[in-house]
Amino acid sequence: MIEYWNPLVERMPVDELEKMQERKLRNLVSYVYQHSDFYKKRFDDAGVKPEDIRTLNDLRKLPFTYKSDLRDTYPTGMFCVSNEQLARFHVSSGTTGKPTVVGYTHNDVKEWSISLARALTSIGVGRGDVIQVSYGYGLFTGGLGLHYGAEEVGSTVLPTSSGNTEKQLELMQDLNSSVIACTPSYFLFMNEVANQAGVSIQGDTRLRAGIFGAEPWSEEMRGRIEEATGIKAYDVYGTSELSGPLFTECQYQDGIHIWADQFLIEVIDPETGEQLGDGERGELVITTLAKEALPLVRYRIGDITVINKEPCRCGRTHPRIMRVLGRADDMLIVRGINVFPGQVESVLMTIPEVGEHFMIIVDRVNELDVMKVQIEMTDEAFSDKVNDIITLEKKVETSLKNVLNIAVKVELVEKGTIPRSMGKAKKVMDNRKL
Ligand code: DLL
Repeated sequence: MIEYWNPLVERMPVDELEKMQERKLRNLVSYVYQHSDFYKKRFDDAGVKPEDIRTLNDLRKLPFTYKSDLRDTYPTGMFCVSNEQLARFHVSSGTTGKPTVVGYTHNDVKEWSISLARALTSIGVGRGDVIQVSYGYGLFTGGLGLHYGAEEVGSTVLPTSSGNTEKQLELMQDLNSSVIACTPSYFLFMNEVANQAGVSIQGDTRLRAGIFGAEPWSEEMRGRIEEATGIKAYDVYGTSELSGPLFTECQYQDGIHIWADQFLIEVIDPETGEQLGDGERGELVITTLAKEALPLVRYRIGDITVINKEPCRCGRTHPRIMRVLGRADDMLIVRGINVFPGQVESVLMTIPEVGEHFMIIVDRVNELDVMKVQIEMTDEAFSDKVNDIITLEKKVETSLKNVLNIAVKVELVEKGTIPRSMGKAKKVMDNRKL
């Protein structure tokens, strides 16, 4: 049986859902125009008035909002409410310049929890589950986000946060965690630590599902995780600017449902800014329809994905986004060819001898880009014979070349050489930017 958190909303006919979105969009544009000097100026500069926005088709008349706008108005210049109305801040560190501050009213925190409650229900997680939340708690949105969502559906939360892996594994066994929420990288590390200690996730714990996200990961990696640990691995997506983790796949594991009564999604051509059709790959743009403290109009997240509006077998009518390839600025351009780290992962994970940890290193040698991938072998495939190593390196090089269309140097490294991550893994070292 398929369970819903809010069947009326989750199965609402698409035309009704779109009418609701139109109404909420009209409210949003007047709200931000009245409450945010930033948006008033942005709309005035673009020559748009709130009354110009009547239907979803008018969306394209609205100017975009960028991550840089949040930085430029640091810390709270884009907020639509006064500080006394805020229930919480989260802060995303960012790699360059000032961090981004996001704020929530009590209602925003509630809407965030509802979004996750629907998502958790859609993967069959609820009362009776012990959810071990191993995303970081604190300024990062992962820990507290999943925590509130898990409480909303009536699960028991084990708030381990990230790190202290041996202890995590002990508690997982002693308190019967049935669900884990962390980055896929951290779960791989946890499994490795478990194996070293002679603990099998499949045999010695009650874990049955993982809620993995906050970083790109591939379908092939899902296969590896599910096979190695016997759990179901679900993709969870969100960004701090939109609140934090918000959406997951449903039990059919075929795209992430975006709650259309709360968020309006578009995919655009990153170069021209033009809207693309369903099924076309481009940059995700999201407009928030229910946020009070920090509503965002046509926010360019930068993630590359595809929208799928086909009906889903689960009966939910809300659109899906297909596996997120990462941000446009995660894309490497090597000798003029675009490469997403996720594509490299997809290829590597189809080769049984290759382990789950890898590092992409890009250098410029004599004015030419050179891409190298360091990989570790699986324990089963491990060999210290030079010939075996060279054969495997060549095999991986050929597979990568076939898919990426560029020559890649593959280097097998000793197990444990690639840094393990307890949060978002760093899988690329681009020395050209140094
Ligand atoms: O990573 C929120 C989150 C926490 C999502 C826990 C899921 C689980 P930020 O730190 O602002 O927020 O980073 C957001 O991470 O724009 C994507 O580039 C990437 N990302 C998040 N989830 C996925 C995913 C959190 N499932 C940025 N697949 C986003 C691919 C993801 N990329």
